Amino acid sequence: MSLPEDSKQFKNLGLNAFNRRRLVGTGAVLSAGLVATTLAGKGVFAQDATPSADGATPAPQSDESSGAQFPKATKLGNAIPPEYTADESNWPSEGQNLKATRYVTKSTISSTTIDKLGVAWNVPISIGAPFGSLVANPVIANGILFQQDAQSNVYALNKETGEKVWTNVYNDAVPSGGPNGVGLGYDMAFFTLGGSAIVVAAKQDTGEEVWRTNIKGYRHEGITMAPLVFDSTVYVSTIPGTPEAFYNGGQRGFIFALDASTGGVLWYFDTTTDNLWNNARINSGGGLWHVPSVDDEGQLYFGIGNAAPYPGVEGFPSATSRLGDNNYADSLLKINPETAGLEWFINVKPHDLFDLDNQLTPILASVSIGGKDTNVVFASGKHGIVVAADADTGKELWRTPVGKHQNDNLQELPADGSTVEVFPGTLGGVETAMAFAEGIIFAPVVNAATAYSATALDPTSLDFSKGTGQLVALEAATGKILWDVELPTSAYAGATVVNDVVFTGGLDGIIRAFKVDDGKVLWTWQAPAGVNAPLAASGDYLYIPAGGPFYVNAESKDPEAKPVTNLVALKIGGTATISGGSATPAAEASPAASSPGDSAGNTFDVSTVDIAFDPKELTIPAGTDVTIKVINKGVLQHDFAMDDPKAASKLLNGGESDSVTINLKSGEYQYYCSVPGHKEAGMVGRLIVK
Ligand SMILES: [Cu+2]
Repeated sequence: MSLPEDSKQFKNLGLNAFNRRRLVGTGAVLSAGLVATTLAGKGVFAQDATPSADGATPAPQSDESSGAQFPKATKLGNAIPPEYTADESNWPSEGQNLKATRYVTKSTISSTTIDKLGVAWNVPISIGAPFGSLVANPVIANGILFQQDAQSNVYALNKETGEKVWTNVYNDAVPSGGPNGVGLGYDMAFFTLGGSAIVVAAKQDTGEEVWRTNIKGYRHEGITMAPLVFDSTVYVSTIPGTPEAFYNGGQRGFIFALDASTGGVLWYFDTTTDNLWNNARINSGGGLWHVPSVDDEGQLYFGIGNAAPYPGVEGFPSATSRLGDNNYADSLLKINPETAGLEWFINVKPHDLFDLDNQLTPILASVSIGGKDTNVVFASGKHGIVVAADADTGKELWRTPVGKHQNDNLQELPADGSTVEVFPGTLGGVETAMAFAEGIIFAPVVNAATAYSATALDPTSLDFSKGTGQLVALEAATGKILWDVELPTSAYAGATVVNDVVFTGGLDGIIRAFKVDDGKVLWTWQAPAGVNAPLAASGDYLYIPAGGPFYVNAESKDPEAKPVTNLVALKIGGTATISGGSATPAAEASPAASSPGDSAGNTFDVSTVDIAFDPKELTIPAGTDVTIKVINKGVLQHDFAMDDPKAASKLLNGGESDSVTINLKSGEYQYYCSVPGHKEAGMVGRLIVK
């Protein structure tokens, strides 16, 4: 993993604010399977991080685990890291606090001041990734804001000025393009290099690495979440895939508890059962996409991802390779860290055919139910159902579907190859974080359909431009919907509550603020790109990672706007304007772009946009050389690829172009984008040759 100064990826970071980029200590010398772990005063040890291939579960990995003793974390201080208690304007982890309410009151932002929010600073960050540059929640402590991008690079910025404190460049692709992110505790920043399944601890003030641990599993499971640190322990999970191999048979998610001092493995927990539901050659699933939450007793709550294949494969239509409930996919889990044992679980969507994860961080709150203060845990995810359970007993209290539901309870799909349209689709439901404040749960919803046959997902049914959204407020005690506002865009920016205001955002880049009690619109602000990462608030500031695909609509400020991906800080009284940095590097002259003379009459333009081809159907002549000129008009990286016959353009950054010459017999062919996740998100086209 070396990073030549002139590499393409490196140049396209587009970090105008940073002129010196630092290679991180061990980053350039990391060798596969062997991770050197260092800690000042503790000496150096190495561990074989790739388990041997002849067992069913990873061997416990710890520097001191040779004895029978259950390893304990080295105490670094109080169970609750000081970042959570020292300063109430900190935002130390994805959920803001250990109960993941995403609700802050020590802020000057409220319904009476919101009109004074304006730009304080911005930092352009543009990297190539399937779903945009910025997919992680910013986190904040000790005056520093930490942001990870979707290539695992980490930026530490002065939270008031945006000036660089340090940057660690990794350029490690993340499974499914994120979410990832940073977790803070005990003066360290914890994050992951997702595709490599490496967990990193670095010093908050300098970025200097303290340790690395590789938790990659036997079947090459990667990481796509932010770590959470509590009680001197780092919690992180694998998911069933890497950027190269996603939901392959046998891949499963394991939760790991690591010693925050050393990175040594304290325990792990398989989030699947019965060796992948009795068919580990075909099935895969489980794992975390978001941090766990922690209650006052130090008990842990986890939201678990989906089971696969969805909806089935040849020979096993309608998920018949995985009969039964498929625990603990799509489930809410309570785990006791003392025993690493399961206290209780609720499988929200047993034997789910449609990729309907229960992936969000469970929210914890004390709620008066029938006059009795009850510890309640709230869960949701892509299944589009908000569930409340008694946190002590695991008894389900209520469940309320939000957004559009259609065919999502089917257990059998048509055998004749025809498709059914399912809501929520694989890009829909409650995709991003909920929030809790003053007895109300806020759920951001995406309404987007996916069409399925018994053995396949129809990628042409997926289209980001067609998604719509809702923000739904539910009474925490009963699940009753208090208010429900419709949005013209897919709401992928989570919910964030600051005093009496709840914020969300989406792919139109518009940040919308609503009054907590009645859903009245208070304020909107046009970000310079689509927003598919959650916001953070601290003191006078609201932080907006705007790095996603961008779709204008009737409410957009400028229908002609070109997206420029930026981390933006708004501030009460801010008067700056978004400055500098184009997210899409100026079009470079591509040597292949000038068509050779002999095919001048046979050149066809195909544009790539986020995330589709234009046109989606192209007719070309048979039996002659045809040049396809591919022009990337989007923010994300794309290419033009065909499998039969094999053909591919180079990987194009925004603004770049390339040409592919093909000579085909009459017939129908498919072209697609080979960036992981894009074909699955509908980036396919039909080539008619005649
Ligand atoms: Cu693409």
